[in-house]
Amino acid sequence: MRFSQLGFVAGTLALVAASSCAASTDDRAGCLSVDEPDPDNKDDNCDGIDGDVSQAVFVATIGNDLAAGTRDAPLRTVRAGIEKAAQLKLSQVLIANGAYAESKTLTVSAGVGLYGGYDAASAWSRAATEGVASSGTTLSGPDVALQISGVADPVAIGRISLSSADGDAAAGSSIALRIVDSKDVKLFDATVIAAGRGGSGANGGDGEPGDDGKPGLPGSGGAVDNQASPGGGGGAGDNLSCPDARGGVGGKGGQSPGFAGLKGGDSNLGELGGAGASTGSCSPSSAKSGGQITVDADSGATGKGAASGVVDLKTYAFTPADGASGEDGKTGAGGGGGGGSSGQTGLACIDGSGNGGGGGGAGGCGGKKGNGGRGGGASIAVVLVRSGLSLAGVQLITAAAGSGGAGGVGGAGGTGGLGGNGATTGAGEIGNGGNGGGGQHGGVGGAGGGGAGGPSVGVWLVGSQRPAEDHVIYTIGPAGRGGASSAAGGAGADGISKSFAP
Ligand SMILES: [Ca+2]
Ligand SMILES: [Ca+2]
Ligand SMILES: [Ca+2]
Repeated sequence: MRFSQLGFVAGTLALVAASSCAASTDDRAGCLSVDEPDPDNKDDNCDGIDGDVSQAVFVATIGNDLAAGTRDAPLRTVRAGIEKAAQLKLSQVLIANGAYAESKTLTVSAGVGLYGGYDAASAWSRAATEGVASSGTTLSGPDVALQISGVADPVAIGRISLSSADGDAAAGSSIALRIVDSKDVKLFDATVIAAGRGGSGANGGDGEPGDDGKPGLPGSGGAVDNQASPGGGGGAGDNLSCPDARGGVGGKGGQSPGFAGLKGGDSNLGELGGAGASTGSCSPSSAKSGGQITVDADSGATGKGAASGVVDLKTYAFTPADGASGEDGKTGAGGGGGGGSSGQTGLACIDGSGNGGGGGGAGGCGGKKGNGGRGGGASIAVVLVRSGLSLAGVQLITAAAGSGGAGGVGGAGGTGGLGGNGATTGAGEIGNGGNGGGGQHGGVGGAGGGGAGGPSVGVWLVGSQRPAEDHVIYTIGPAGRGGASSAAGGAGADGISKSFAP
């Protein structure tokens, strides 16, 4: 890619190496004591290259990390070049054209310049860069490719194309260059800083459905001509997963009167069944059925969608923003037990004992919550933490950020168990037992919120001023989309796509 295709024309004048130093070996009056590699390839100190041979470590793809690091015996890796420069207190790492890949983050912790674009096979000369947007020296690293950390002295990167690997699939982020607590960092001279893609956040898991309540048991029959044999109340339905949903026990039949059924479980919402009343006239008196709540128990609250992730202030890694999980649905109330009938009593009949009421069904358990979706990872060219940075003739490129994961769907509420029937033995003489009430259905689990979409950002500023800029092109990728939610208001926010953030 050429700058001119992007409407950009480099404002530098290219000169052939060494040509700026017109002096012969007999006349060094025009020579300076220092020579930094520069856009014009000027050999300011007349030592034959753009750069300072006495201050330089040399790196080439034909090199060897066990070599001396000189022009004739270059090192192989940029890492070895940086380490050797620090060890020998040299200020320049001169890197020949070619592709250099590092599997671990490269770290610069002392003042040094990394300069690419050299032709090792041609006496370490450099080609003109006028109108050229990138270097023949490419340096690729992991998801944080290069870190400059705690350096008070100047650090320079010139004519290098640096790129970081894509963030991993699990919402990983890609940061090409991270600068922390370093006062004076300069990127210049057809340098390209390119971040890879941010990984997408995983969807939140769906909630499990609530367990169904068991039915109440039927009441036992009474005796039409025997006062001493009342029918027992039916047992309550239960729900082992949510004991509060237990139904009420049915009431026992009586001689005069019967017994009321019990309330359902600990929730005490299902009304008890009334006992059959005494009449004293040989006529039967049936009991009332237990209560049942016919609307479902309350649903769990929806988890909130995530707003946006941030660069963590301790680790300087990007932390995706995850959606909140929903809440479990509420437990259904147990049905009330049916009442026992009154039996039979009177002067003109043989007394009997009443029928038992049916047990209440257990309520359904609430559906389990849906979990929040994970936030998407970021694509950031430069994270700048409490540092000073200048950019001249630089392209910052970011890729697509990761999308947020969808929130999980809440589980369905469990079905309430049916009430047991009251006994009807000899009902013309001793009355019906009341039926048990059915259990209430459990509430639906709350949906999880969606994760936030990741950001695609040129320079993420943390306690830093915006960099000084001269001929800088930002090519910023698309932001990640926020994760969806099955409930209104639960979607995660879309990420941002900006040259600067936050
Ligand atoms: Ca120079
Ligand atoms: Ca020189
Ligand atoms: Ca009788």
